[in-house]
Amino acid sequence: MDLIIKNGTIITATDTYKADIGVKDGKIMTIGMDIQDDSAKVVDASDKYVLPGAIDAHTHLEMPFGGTTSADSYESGTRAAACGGVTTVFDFVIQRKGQGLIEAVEGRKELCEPQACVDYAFHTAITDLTPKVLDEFQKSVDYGVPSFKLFMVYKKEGLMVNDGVLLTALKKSKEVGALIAVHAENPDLIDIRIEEYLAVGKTSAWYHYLSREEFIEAEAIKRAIHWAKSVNAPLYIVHLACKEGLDEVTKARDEGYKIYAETCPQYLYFTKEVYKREDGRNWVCSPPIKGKESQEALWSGIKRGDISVVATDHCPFQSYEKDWGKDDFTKIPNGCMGIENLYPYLLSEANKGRISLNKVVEVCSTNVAKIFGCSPQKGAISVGSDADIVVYDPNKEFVITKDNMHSDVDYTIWEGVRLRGYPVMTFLRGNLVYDNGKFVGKPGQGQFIKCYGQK
Ligand code: DUC
Ligand code: ZN
Ligand code: ZN
Repeated sequence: MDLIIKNGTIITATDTYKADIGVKDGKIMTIGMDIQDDSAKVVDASDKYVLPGAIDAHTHLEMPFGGTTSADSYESGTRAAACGGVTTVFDFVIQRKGQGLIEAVEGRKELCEPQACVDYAFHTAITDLTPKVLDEFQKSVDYGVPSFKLFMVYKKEGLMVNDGVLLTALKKSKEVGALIAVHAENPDLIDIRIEEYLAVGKTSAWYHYLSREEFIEAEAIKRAIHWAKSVNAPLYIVHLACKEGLDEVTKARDEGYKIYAETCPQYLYFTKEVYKREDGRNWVCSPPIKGKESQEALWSGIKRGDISVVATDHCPFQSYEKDWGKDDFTKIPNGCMGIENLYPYLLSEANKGRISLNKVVEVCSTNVAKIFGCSPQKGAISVGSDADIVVYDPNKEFVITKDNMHSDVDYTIWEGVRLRGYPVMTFLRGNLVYDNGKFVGKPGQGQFIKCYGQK
């Protein structure tokens, strides 16, 4: 054996128990009491929890967007991921007009491969659904990229698709076992509101929130669910941030439809009040962070199981880029950071008693692998799974600050947030990549993870 993690308390999505883990050739080879092998490196995890690495289902690394490119490269973003206990990221490939799906994925794969510090998979955001692209759905599923995102907004940016395209994609996805994901907000209402606010000089970040408040997101969620139900296709709603939208998800799930919802840590910790701050632009993302009532509903949705995944929508910009929108909220590049905060924040909340540690593993790791087709290779502490393992110290106090983060961004929205407990080691396929505050992995170490389609 190459590695034995001894005396830890293993936390899976369903179980909590004390055992050793033996690792060979990057895989979990055995789980049991008192595993011995003199040739193996031994890590003592007494008084620690041992968890599967988190899988961030939603990242935008070095993505051209908002007149610039998101500020974490594949290298810095995945370095930060490793230091926050994330061992696989699902990054978004944007299909440009006229581009084939495989062509789009291969372009990004080439960019990511030499830089990736953790494993990676892709979703493709489709912006131009030609008959040829529709024909390529099956090929993409076979290639290992069986999930496609459609933007119901970002008309001016050329990303938006209409309801007809959404329905066409849903129908085809069912045929080939793909999964359609949506960014759900109502674009027409947003545009009208933006125009009205700017016309009367209402230009601060607060008006970003007001132009896209709760019901604007909820309407689009309701519409997307309606179309998915009409063809009985599964649907994944990315970054769901409002109570009314979640109520629609709950209703559809209660009726037996496969509707999955994802929310993000920024919606669970902050409220819309951040947009009243002088530096409120730093929290500008879409959909915006909502009010307390929505926040509480999101936590309840996690507990009930109507929110299946918590992922980051990690899409940071440098503060000088956020400053472009100081006097006009429409010029603020949309996006927040969170890749290094996802697992530590949720585990800290569990440590404080808000939810169980098992629930955190479920929504940050196991469910992601199951929904997007890389289970049981990922998302599990089980024999035969990749040895993507986080050792977590529940007694370590940690205060987030820009200087103890590992991304390339010059600020963090999480500045000053106090956490109870923190990851102390991250293993990627048995290799130590994070050790007590330090990144110890290598760019290029991450591998492409081929996902399977819906079963
Ligand atoms: N929302 C953001 O805030 N940033 C990236 C893309 C998105 O949908
Ligand atoms: Zn989005
Ligand atoms: Zn996104």
